[in-house]
Amino acid sequence: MNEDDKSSNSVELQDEGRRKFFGKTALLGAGAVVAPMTAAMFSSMAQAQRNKIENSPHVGPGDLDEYYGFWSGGQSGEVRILGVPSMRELMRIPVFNMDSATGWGLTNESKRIKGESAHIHTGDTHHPHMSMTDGRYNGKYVFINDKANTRVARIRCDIMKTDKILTVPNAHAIHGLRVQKVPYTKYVICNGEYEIPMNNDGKASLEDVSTYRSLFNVIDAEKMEVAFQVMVDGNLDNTDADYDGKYFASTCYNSEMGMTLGEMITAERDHVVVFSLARCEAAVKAGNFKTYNGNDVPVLDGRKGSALTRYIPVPKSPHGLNTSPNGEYFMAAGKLSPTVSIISIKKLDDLFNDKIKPRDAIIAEPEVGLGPLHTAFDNKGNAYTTLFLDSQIAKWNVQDAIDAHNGKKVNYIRQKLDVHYQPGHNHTSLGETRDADGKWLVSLSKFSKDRFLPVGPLRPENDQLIDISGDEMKLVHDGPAFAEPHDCIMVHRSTMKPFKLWPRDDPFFAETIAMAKKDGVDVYIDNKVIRDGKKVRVYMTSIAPIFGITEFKVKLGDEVTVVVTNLDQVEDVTHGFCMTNHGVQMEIGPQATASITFIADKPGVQWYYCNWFCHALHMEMRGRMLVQA
Ligand code: CUK
Ligand code: CUA
Repeated sequence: MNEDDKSSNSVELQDEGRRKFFGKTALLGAGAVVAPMTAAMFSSMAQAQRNKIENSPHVGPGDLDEYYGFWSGGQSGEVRILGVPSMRELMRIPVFNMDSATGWGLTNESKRIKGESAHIHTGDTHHPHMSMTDGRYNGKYVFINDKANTRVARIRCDIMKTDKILTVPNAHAIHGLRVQKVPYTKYVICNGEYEIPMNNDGKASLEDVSTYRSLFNVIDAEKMEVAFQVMVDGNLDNTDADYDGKYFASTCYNSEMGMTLGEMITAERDHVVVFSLARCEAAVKAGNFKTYNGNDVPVLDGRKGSALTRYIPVPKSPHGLNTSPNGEYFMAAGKLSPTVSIISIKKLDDLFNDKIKPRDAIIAEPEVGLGPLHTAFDNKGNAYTTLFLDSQIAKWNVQDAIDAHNGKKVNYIRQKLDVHYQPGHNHTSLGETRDADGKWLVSLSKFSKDRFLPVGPLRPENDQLIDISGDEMKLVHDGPAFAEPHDCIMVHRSTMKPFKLWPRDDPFFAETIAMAKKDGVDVYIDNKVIRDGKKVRVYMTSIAPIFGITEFKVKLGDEVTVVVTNLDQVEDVTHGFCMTNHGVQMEIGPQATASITFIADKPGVQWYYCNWFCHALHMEMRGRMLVQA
């Protein structure tokens, strides 16, 4: 297949780099234009026609996907990149976990990024969301929560590596996470789900829960520091931002402040808590806050009755919170109630100025089915709500639901589609941005049961791809996924500009380069062993298929740091470094520097080798460390 076939086959090929990469083929393709049409060209044109009509999920071998999907990896603690619509897994980005292939959690660079929680190698990621400018993805960062260890991480989308990890103070179990959409992502917002005593210093009791609170957290996206926190009543669950840069909203269950399941579900109503950004920022500026637990993070009082928040009563235990892409509505999914509560964002100014009552902000509460958890949107005014108990997606029309609420006789339910089984989140292509395009819907089904070959008692989840471009939703693909993608986003590939080689001055390994400079080493040229008391630093280059140093000596008990710089300038030629029998290995991407530290605690000869297949002589890419007793 030549390049012309490819471009006729795709929606709007933006892969110029790819053309360069295959420069010769591209030239051949240009020549083929004057040649008579071949059968292959006809069939690819026919395919292009079909793509237009059917929104085909078929992405042929060698063809590229239209969307980058960023998937949470749940209890694996990672983030994954999938191509959509093929649903092919393209990459895994280790975040809170330890990763054997890349050395994440083992290399000095990743330990620096993990910071104070570098010793923790577990995580529970739920909500990946990309930074935005004016309500549109900007391709810069993806943020993700760690419910297990109360952290938030940032992934740089040029290198597709985690570059910041923040442990959020005062809060407990970061769950719902989204970004400020407008005017740009100045803040990442996230919910501390569980209530803990303020202060949580061991002096509180299990019986007196009067000081237990859950916190809404507002994080500076560039600095990755908490700007301020807002104390609320109840347990915050999911959250989202408006398209005006004014309000954030979170679902909030357990308004009873119960500590047991029975106590948590007695009240008929819980809340959506709405936060006024301007009022919160003004309160911080005016010094109207307290601090807790010995840190200086401003904690604002947003409990019931506060000027900073409004509590809108909704049926009990609401879960998902989603902003419609036209900027008009916050939608709270009922979970224990078969309804979705539609909050008019336009009415929030009046609500904050006490001109209307909280329930007046709700302009409809359509019944959509049993166990509604999350809602996604197309560009035609339809909403798609996952029904956990019914194992279905309900497609419903928002305006019809509002009209029905106002007494008009219309059926707002457009279709219910079976999914397999028990969906949690769903997400539409670009559906959390102004660019919602109504092409694809992914249902992140929690159980796969009989959909795949049985693989023992533990089964994969099932991420199902649904074509929503026509009047009817059509299930087109089953995608087995390992533990447990709670949520995903789909970003058009034209937004993404990932690097092909590492920039030599990348901040990711700047500290390692600075250490080398102190040792008088230019990592791009020198191969040197530096002894510094019981510490030994081994600087070596790598260029396929050879390390710059193929033998060095240390003494038993030395702390050895190996710094490898990959001088290859060829795309995709990654080297590795593994010191056999020492539990250390890592990846060194083209033009990158990476380092890893271990104790030479075994006397004798130890081979190190390149563990990323890089060359016909890759097996020979190795060297010896002699540990002298
Ligand atoms: S939560 Cu998992 S299904 Cu963590 Cu977004 Cu709703
Ligand atoms: Cu270098 Cu394999």
